Amino acid sequence: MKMTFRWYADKDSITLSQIKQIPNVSGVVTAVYDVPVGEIWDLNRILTLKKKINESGLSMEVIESVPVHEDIKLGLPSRELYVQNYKKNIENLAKAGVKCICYNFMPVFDWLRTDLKRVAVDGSNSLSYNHDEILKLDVHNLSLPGWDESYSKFELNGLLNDYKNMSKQQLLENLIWFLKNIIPTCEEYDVKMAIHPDDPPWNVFGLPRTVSSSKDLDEIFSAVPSIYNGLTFCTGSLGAGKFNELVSMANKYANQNRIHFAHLRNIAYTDKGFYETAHPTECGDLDMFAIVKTLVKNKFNGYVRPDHGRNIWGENKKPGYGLYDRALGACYLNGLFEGIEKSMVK
Ligand code: DNO
Repeated sequence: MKMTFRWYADKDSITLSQIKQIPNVSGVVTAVYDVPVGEIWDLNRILTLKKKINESGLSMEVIESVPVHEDIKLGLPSRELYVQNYKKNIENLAKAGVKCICYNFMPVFDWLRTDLKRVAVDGSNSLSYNHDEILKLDVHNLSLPGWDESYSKFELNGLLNDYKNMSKQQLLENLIWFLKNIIPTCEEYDVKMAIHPDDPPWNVFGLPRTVSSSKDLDEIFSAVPSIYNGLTFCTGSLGAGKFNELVSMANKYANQNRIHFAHLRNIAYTDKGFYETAHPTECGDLDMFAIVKTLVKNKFNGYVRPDHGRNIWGENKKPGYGLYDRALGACYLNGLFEGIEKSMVK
C-alpha cells in the first residue's frame, strides 16, 4: 500500500514539511480548490501544485476530489458540457502524473454531521451524527455544521427542490451515464476512478443515495465493468451503516481489484448515530485489524490515508483534518500493515 495524507493546499495550515515528517507517508491527496465545480482545471495550475509537492519529497498521485456538477447528478441536458469538462480534467491530471481520482455522487452534501466538535471524556473532540437532531431540522430553513458557507438558503432550497422527485434508481442511472462517458478516458490515460460511498449511508432530507451498500456497489460495477471504475473504501462512511459487513466487503472488492483508495478510520455507534474516534480497533466499533488483514490477504496495493482525526493536544484545526491525530492514525495503520504483511509472509 502507499500511505498518503490529505492536504488542502494553500488553504491548509498544516505544511508539507510536517506531512513529510510523518513516517512512511509518501504522498499527499489534494485538489485545485478554487475552481467552480464543473469547470476545467488549468494544466499549469495542476503542474505548479505538483511541483511544490514534489519539492517537499512527496508525490501527488491521488486527487480528492474532482467534484461532479449537480447537473450531472440531476441528469440535466447541461450534463453534456460538464462531462466534457470532467474528461478534460482527467486528461490534465494524468499529464501531471495523477493515478487515482476520488469523487462522490451524493446530491448536495458530500458528508453530514450534526456536531463537528463533540467533546469526549478525555477532552479531545471529533465529528458526530445524531439522527434525531437531523429529524428536528426544518428542511426549508437548514443550517448545518460545515455547510452554511457553501450554499445560501435560497440555493439550498432550490437544490433540494430539484431532487424532490428523484428516485434512487434515477440517481443510479445518472451515475452510470457519467461512468460510461468518462471511463474510456480513464482507460486511455490510466487514471483510476474511486467513488466515495455515501456519508452517512442513508437518505437524509429526502435526498436519494446510491452508493451506500454492497448491493449498490455491485450494480455500479456490473453496469460499467472496467477496472478503472473503482471504489474509495471508506470504513467510516460504509461502517456507519450497521448493515454493511466491512470485512466481507473488503474481501469482495479487494479481490475484484476495485479498491483503488482506502480511507481508514474508526467510529463508535450511539443509539442515534455515531461519533468518530481514534483509529485503533479498541477505540471504536470497527475491527480495523480485521479490515486491514483482509486487504493485505487480497494483495491490496492501492493508496491509503488515515481519515478524520480528532482534535487533540490543544489543536484546533479544521474538524477531522488536524495534524496530530491523523499522524497517530497513519502510524497505527503503518504498524498494522507491516505486522500483518510480515506475519503472512511467514
Ligand atoms: C470528508 C471526505 C469527503 C470526500 C468526498 C469525496 O471528510 O471524506 O468530503 O472527500 O466525499 O468526493
